[in-house]
Amino acid sequence: AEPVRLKDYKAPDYLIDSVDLNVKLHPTAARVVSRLSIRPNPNGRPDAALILDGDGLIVKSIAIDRAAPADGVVVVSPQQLALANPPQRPFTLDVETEVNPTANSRLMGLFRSGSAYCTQCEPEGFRRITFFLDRPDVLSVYTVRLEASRAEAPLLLANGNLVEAGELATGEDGVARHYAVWHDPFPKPSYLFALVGGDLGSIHDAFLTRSGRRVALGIYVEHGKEPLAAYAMDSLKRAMAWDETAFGREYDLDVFNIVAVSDFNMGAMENKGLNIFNDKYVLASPATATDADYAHIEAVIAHEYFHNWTGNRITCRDWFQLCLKEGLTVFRDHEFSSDMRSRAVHRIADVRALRAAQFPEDAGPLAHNVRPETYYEINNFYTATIYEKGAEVIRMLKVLIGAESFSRGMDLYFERYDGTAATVEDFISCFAEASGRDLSDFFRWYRQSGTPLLEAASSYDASAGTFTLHLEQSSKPTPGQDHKEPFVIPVALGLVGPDGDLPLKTETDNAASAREIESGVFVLSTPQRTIIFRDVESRPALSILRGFSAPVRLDYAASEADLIRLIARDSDSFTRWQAAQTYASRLLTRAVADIGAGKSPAEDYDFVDALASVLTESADPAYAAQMITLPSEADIARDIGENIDPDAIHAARFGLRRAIGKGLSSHLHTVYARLAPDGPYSPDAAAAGRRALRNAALDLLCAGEPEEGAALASRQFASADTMTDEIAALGALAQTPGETREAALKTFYRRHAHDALVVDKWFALQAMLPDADTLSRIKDLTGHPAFSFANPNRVRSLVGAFATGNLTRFNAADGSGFDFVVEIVLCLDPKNPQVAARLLSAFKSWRTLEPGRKALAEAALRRIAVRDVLSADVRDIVDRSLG
Ligand code: B3K
Ligand code: ZN
Repeated sequence: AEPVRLKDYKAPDYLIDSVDLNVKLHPTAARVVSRLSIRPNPNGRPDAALILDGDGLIVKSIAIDRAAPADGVVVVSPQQLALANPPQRPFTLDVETEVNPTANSRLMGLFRSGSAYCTQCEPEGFRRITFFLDRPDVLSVYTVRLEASRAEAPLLLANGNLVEAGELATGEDGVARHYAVWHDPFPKPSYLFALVGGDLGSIHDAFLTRSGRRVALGIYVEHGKEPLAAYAMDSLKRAMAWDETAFGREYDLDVFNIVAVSDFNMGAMENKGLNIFNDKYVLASPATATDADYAHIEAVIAHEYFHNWTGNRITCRDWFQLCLKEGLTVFRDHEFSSDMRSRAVHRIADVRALRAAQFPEDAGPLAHNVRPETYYEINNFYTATIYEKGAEVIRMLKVLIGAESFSRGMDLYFERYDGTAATVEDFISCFAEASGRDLSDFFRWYRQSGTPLLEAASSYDASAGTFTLHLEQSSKPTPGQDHKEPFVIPVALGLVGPDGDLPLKTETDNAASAREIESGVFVLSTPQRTIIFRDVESRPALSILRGFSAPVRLDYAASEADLIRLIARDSDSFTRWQAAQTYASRLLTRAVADIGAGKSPAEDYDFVDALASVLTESADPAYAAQMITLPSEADIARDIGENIDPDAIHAARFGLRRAIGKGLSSHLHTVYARLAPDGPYSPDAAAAGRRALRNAALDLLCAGEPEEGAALASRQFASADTMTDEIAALGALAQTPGETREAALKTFYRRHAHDALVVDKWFALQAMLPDADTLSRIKDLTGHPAFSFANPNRVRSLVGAFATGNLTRFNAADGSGFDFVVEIVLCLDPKNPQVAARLLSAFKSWRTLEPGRKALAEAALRRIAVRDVLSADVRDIVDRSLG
């Protein structure tokens, strides 16, 4: 197959001004009558053929301008409807098709979740409902009439506002039917279409926009789960208010509905006025959702809501521009969460996530640009690079041009491109105009993949009182890109003396450059540059990449004494945390080498002492929890970079946790006792932070003093009244194989067997156990009554957690982990290729493994590659992974 290429983009030859759909819901034979008002695009090619996309559609009837077309005028197949010589004037095309929602296991198009009907159209699902120009630059006004059995689907929703609803005469089958008509006045691309039919419970509220319009809000969930949607509703109202003050964006329809379903390929979908959610991002109660779940719900509700402006009002010209809506909307939801919670802690969590998911993607065979230039399967481009790195690039842009210019650029973007399908160039041009700066070099962040390496070296001259900093950037080749131009990297930095930040004074005659450096943000846009700071009285500690000002890897050989000073004194909360991580990473890397050489790793008391002061001095528990949480095994693997032995990494990390747990025992006990739950539950960041620190302390205590730790964990497990504390206690107990662990796992299941989302946590926890028998446990669990390969959440909890969260067992030395995941991918692929392909992308770092494991991973991938029949999704991932 040939890839789709950005450079081949052509405007559509025809436009579709309006779409009238009449959908009769039926479990196995839903009927869709569509009437399209089509006209030639003045910017298209005259007399071009009109080819509408379809996917597996059964055609029942066709009419052009309400009349049956002559033979041969329309050529149809399940995948396409073609008019070789369409009228060169406005005309209507009526097509009736039939689809089977119950048989739709791909969960794209019209499908069922439980007994409810729902849709997912982004990116190319609308063609599985009816024939259409299923591309984001064709914007139409939709009117949707839904008809269904009143008993089966008393609720009928679609985009926009409700215009009419009523009963229908009972048919010959004796089924009482009803209908509803929805109209969405805002022209939109087909990927934003949605409908829902079913028997659901709901909660309702209202939001008054700043111009005084009342918006009716509804959240629809399974009957009985209504109270669990309260936090989602609260998050929605806060998101609506925030977008008005932070970005000046007001909601535009009379209703905003959210529907939660349990079978969903991703997190949620921003359909205009009718968001459809994975119920995991809607339902929460203290006893069933962790603090992390609450934070995710808040973020995802906000993210989908924010799409109303960044994605829906201004959409993408083509799928290469995906980051235009996704990177920007992630940037917006990060800002929202930072305002709702602790900005410092949030930044750390976002960077941890970026490094965990995006850095390995950018360093391996699946690396691609934030704005890709080719694709075989667009579904595989909903990646951490498009989303998270896309957001980082916008954050950098803001650092570079300043908050004011940034805000003017956003306003310009909304004003100029509202109602259009735009490009990344359109977006960036607004900031160039608002800031008066040339951003063409900055645009390389969109055109070049790979994480740049920023190397810093420094020297101090005591007699001259100067501190010299040399910065150098370099980028390794990535697939299809051997040579890179330098990136424009904003490097926020400071110099830290024994008592804190020093004023920055530079040695340069260039006033502009002096101002830039003294502002604390230095822009490296060339391969290398040197800065000399003057009036520096004693050797300072360099605090570099403050706030993680650019998505780069940093290599700077700070002395351990400097790291300790930064941990204690750095005014920037991010680099203060980073100093602790860097210190830990250094100890861990050394320990891995020692273990590899058959030696036992040396202990380091300075690091443990530094953490002790964090525990005694830190005023913010959430921040302290981040400080004492070591880099993950995957973080360590990335720092080492090649010839990875996951067992040595696991042993090294365990050893350091044990050393900290022992060394800080009394501090940890104090923290654990001091932060015991008191007063009523609150999901807010302060209360969550206390739980986070207490549970981080418990985790270390269990590593340092297994028996005492287990006793604390058992007590907590028995008495916990929040899921956060309950699952943390279970996780702590699960560190030690044996009867106590198995009994606790059984108890947990018994307590929560009726709640699929909580059972998912139980699956995931077991999937991530480092024990040798984990794989056989997982294989048994695939036969558990609560498990189903048809439900994406279940598959992700068990198999996904194993493949992405269990470094040692997925990469087991005998290849059994690889073989298992390959087997699951092959069995899922015919049913749900998107989920299968996502699972397969867990192999993205296979080339960094030591030779034995590497060979086994490659052999496993090749077993997929040689198959004749694979989905486009899995074919694309496997070929690129091996490429
Ligand atoms: N836009 C959707 C993602 C659609 C994914 C299709 N494979 C959710 C979001 O990013 O908000
Ligand atoms: Zn999104």
